[in-house]
Amino acid sequence: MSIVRITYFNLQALAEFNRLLFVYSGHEFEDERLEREAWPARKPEAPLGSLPYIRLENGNEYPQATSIARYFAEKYGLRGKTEEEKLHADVVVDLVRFDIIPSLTRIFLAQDAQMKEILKKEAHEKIPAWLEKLESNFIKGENTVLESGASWADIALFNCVNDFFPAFEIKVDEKNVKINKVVQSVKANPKIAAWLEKRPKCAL
Ligand SMILES: N[C@@H](CCC(=O)N[C@@H](CS)C(=O)NCC(=O)O)C(=O)O
Repeated sequence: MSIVRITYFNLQALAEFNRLLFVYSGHEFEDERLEREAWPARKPEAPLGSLPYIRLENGNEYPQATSIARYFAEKYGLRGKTEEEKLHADVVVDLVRFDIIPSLTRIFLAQDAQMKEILKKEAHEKIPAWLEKLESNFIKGENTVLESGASWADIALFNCVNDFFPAFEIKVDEKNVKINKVVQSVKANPKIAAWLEKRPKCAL
């Protein structure tokens, strides 16, 4: 039986959430990074023709970064202790993965300079408003999203603030004390700190 393999470009972008979850949980994984030129030859064999995708220990392959993360969060006891906590953590993960991050990747992908400026302005207005709501309504632990302790929502939030925000010149306001505590707490985790030191350096 082989170890789990995550295949993506040599970027943090969509797959770093998965890598961080493996690292945080101490789950050994193969970090396969494809160069752009190698992708066309691999694309036909990818389960949805996109990256990232995972090959499980049994050889089965699955795409969709957030679905993969949810599967492993469940396996590692990081989805929340009750059904309602799972809903709560999902709200935060979905906000990060399907609202905040796409508002940034749209800027990255826009071809035209004027469109980039419009999207940048929109993101710089929307993100602080989302973070303020997150701060007031969804951070329930001392330095975790959930009252019961660490969850995949902490990792999603850390990944967004640490890996996406700097590339788009977004800062978390100091008044978002609880969000900053969650981010600092993940960053201080010894396994995460070691990974941040050793992972390949990428622009995004
Ligand atoms: N919803 C998918 C999005 C996958 C996606 O858009 N992947 C891009 C890279 S970030 C890709 O595969 N691009 C190359 C291609 O489509 O051929 C996920 O979250 O995993």
